Amino acid sequence: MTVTIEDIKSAAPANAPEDVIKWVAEIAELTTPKDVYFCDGSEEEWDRLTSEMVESGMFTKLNEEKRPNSFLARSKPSDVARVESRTFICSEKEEDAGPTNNWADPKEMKETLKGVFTGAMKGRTLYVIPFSMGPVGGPISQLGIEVTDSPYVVVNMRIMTRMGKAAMDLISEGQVWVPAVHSVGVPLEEGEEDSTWPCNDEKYITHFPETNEIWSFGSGYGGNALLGKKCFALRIASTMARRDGWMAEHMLILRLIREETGEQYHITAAFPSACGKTNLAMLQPTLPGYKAETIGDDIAWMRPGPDGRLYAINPEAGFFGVAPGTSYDTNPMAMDTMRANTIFTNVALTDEGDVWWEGIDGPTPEHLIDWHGNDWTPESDKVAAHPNSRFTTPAAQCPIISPDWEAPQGVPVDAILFGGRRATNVPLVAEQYEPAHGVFIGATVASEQTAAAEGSVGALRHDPFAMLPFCGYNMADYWGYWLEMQEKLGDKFPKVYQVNWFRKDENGKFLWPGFGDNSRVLDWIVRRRAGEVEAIEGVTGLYPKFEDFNLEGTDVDKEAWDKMFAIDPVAWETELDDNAKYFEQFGDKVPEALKAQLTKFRERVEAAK
Ligand code: O2Y
Ligand code: MN
Repeated sequence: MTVTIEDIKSAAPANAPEDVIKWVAEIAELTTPKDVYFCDGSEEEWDRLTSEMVESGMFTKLNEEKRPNSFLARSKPSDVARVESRTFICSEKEEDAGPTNNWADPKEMKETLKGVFTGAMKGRTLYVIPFSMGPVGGPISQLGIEVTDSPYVVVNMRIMTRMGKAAMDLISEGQVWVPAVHSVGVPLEEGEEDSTWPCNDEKYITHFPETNEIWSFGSGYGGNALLGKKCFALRIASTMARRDGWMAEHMLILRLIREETGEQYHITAAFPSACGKTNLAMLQPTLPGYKAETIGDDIAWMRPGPDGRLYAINPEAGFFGVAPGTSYDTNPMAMDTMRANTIFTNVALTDEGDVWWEGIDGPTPEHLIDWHGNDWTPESDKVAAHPNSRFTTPAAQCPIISPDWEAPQGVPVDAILFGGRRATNVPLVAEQYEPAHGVFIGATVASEQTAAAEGSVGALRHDPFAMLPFCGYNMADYWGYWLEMQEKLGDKFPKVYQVNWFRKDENGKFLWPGFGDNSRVLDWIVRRRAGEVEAIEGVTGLYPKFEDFNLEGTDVDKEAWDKMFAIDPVAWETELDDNAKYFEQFGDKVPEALKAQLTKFRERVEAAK
C-alpha cells in the first residue's frame, strides 16, 4: 500500500504548510515508505521511540540506576564513521567545489540519487523531523527538515538540535528551511526481519550548495546521518554564510571569566580531530582566578552584530563526542554531562548494564560485551569500544554550560585559536602579526595523524581551518572570504592565535602539561586583549615573554620554555615549501594576501638563520 498525499496531510500537524506537505509527498512517492510520521520532539515521543527501538533490538536500555534514560546502539562494522570518500559537493561548476572536495555534477548526482532512493524506504516509517540549528527564532539560527527512515536518527536529532513543534511553528510562518533527505538504504520486504543496524554498502553523502539541499544514502552513523551537524551546520551553512555575510566555522566556543573583575572573554577555537577540542570546550582552568564556561564544543556560527563585532552561537543542542579517552581525569565535565539521557554508540557494555571504553576511569572489568556484541575479557587482543564510539548527550546537562549558551544574539568573540598536533616547529602560542597573517595561520593548519586509518601515523595532514572535509565550497575562496570579513570588520575582527599543546622534546616527551593548564595560554591571550602585556616578535608570530607567562604550579622551566619556542629555520624552510606546494593546487584562486604572507614568513625565517 502506498502512502497518499491524504495520508501525509492527516499525519502532519495542522499548521504544516503546503510546501512541506508537497515535498514530503515527493519523497514518499520516490522512497515508498509504509507510513509517514511527523516528529513533535516531545518526551512522550522519545519514550515511545526508544521503547520501540529496545523492542526491535536496535537499542539496549542501560541500567536505570546507573545511567537513567540512556541507551546503547551497536552499528555494523562497516558503518562506524563519516565517509569522506563518499561525501560530495554538487555545485554547478567543479571549480566551486575545489580540489579538496569530491565534486559531482548536480544533474548526474540527482539521477544517481533518484536511482538509489527509489523504493529505499519500503517497509519502513518515513519520519519528518523539523529542526532549528541555534535557539529557535534567533537572528543567527536557521531551520531545516530532515526526512529519514531511521528512528536512531530521530532520537539523536532530538538531542543534537531543537527538534519538533517549535521549529515547525516557524516553518509554518513561512521562514526558509533547508531540506535534508536521509535513508539507510535498506528496503524491507513483507515479513522480512530487520537488522539492528540497517545500512547499505553503497553510500552517498551529497550536498547541493546552490539549492541548499542535502541527500544522504546508505549510512546510519553520526555525521553521515544526523544531517543538521556537518552536512547543514558546516557544508551547506558555509555556502549560505558566504552569500549572506556571516561565517559557519568548525569551532568550539568558550567563555573565560576573570573572577576578580567579572570580565568575560569569548574564545572560539578550531582543531583537527584528535587534538583535545572537547577537552578545551569543557576546560577546567588550573590557573586560580579564572572560571570557564562551555558554549559549544564543535561548531560556531558567527555574524557581525550592531556594534560591528563578531557574535557567535552554537547551532547545536548536544554533544556528539568521542568516548574512548574520556574520563574524570581527562574531561570530568563531559563525564558529568553524559550521566543520564544519553545515547551511546559502539561503546562496550558492563555486566551491570553500564557503559565502558578504553581510557575510562577505574579498573578494567573482568567481563564486558564489546561493540560487536561479543563477550570480551582483558585478555582479548581487540578493543572493547570502537575508537570512534560516541556519546550523544544534551549540552544543557554540562555542569559548566554557560547561562548564555542559548543567547539568541550570540556572544562577542574576542580571540580565535587554531591548533594542531605538532611535535616540532610550532610554538606553544603565537599571535598574528596582522589580519592576513591570521588567515595564513588558519590556512596552514596541519596535524600529525594519530590513527593508522587516517593515513600513516605521525604524518602531517593539512587541514586548513580544520574545515578540510567540511567546507561546502572552494577552500581558496573560503580563505578569500575570511580576508573579506576581516576587511569589513576592521579592528573589530577578533585576533587570531596559533596554539600547540603537543610540542615534544628530543626524547619524545611532551613539553607542555596541557588539559587545565591550557588556561595559562588563554590567560596570556586575555591579557594581550586587555592590553596588559607586550609580545616579542618571532618567526611564526608574536610570542609571550617568559616573565609575563604564568607558570606557577607547573614544572615547566625556562629550559622547557625555550624548547617550546625554539625555531629551526631549516625545518621551517621545508615546511613553507610544503605550504607553498599545498597552495599551488588551488591555482590562481589563492588570495594574493596569502602569497604575500608566505613571502614575509620566508623573510622572517631567513633573518633567523
Ligand atoms: O564519525 C562521525 O560521524 C562523527 S564526526 C564528528 C562528530 C562530532 C564532532 N566532530 C566530528 C568531526 O569529525 O569533526
Ligand atoms: Mn567536529
